[in-house]
This record gives sequence, structure tokens and C-alpha cells, in this order.
Amino acid sequence: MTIAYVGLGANLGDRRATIEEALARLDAEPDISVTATSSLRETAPVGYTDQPPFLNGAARLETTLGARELLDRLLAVERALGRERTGPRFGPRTIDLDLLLYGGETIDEPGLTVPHPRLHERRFALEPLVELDPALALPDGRSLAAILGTLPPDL
Ligand code: PH2
Ligand code: MG
Ligand code: MG
Repeated sequence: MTIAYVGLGANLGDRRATIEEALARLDAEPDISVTATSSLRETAPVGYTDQPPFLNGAARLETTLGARELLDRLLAVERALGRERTGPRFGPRTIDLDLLLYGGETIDEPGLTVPHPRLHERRFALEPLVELDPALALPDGRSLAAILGTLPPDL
């Protein structure tokens, strides 16, 4: 059993309903349990700023799946909920499920980087994780709460 953390994001359609539906679908998978969810907060878009505000949060999962299998399930739920990958990188989306942390593992494979490569620089991803567990750390031992304390506001 591995504890994994997934970042939740949406900025098109009924953002809250889509995030809740994504969590229900993940929890319905026989080898995934959603064991905690953070509050959802509205955030200004980062990276590509000409798009609507996001609703962001994070969830704690327990899973018997490997990281690659878990990622594949996340992508399948995104597709089922109308996620299209036609627009600009970092552009608007009905749902974004990002594998942020998978146990204490560090993974660097094509299409699968854990911890998420931009986690340490994104307030909208770090804040819900620290809300879920203030003691969370990166695999190298750096505390997420400490990283958050050094970050400027998301731009
Ligand atoms: N996701 C992005 C790009 N920019 N900005 C906010 N506020 N929240 C996001 O989830 C987000 C973003 C690409 O995944
Ligand atoms: Mg993302
Ligand atoms: Mg994503």
C-alpha cells in the first residue's frame, strides 16, 4: 500500500462538480481509496495567464497500484471528464489530476516525474498539500511547509 498525493485543478465548466466527480471515480476504483481531501480554493492562473481562475486542491490516496498505473488511471479519469489536450500548454482545462507525490519515491521516466517537477514552485499545489499534512516532505527530506514559507506569491 502506498500513500500518494494528487493535485486537483479545474478552470472550465462547473469546477467544483467536476473535481468532486473525479474524486468519486478514483475512490470507486478497486485499488484506490481517497482517504482525505483538502479544501478547494480559487487561484489566479499561473504560467499562461489569459484564462479563467482555477479551483485547486489536493487529495491523499492509498493505492496498491504502481506509480505508472496510478498515473494512467488519473489520465483516464481526466479524459472521461472531458479533458482535451488541444489548447496551449498550461492552458484551460475541465480537470487536471497531477501525481504530486508517490510514497517517498523519486521517479524520472518519460511522461512520469515524481515529485511533480513544478510542485516546489507552485503555491496553488503546495498549500493544499500542507493543509492535508503539515509534516509532508519531498523525498530528499525538504519540508513542504518550509518551501512554502520561502515562496513569493504565485505570479
Ligand atoms: N495549472 C496549470 C497552469 N496554471 N494555475 C493555477 N492557478 N492552478 C493550476 O492548477 C494551474 C495553473 C497547468 O497544469
Ligand atoms: Mg497541472
Ligand atoms: Mg496535469
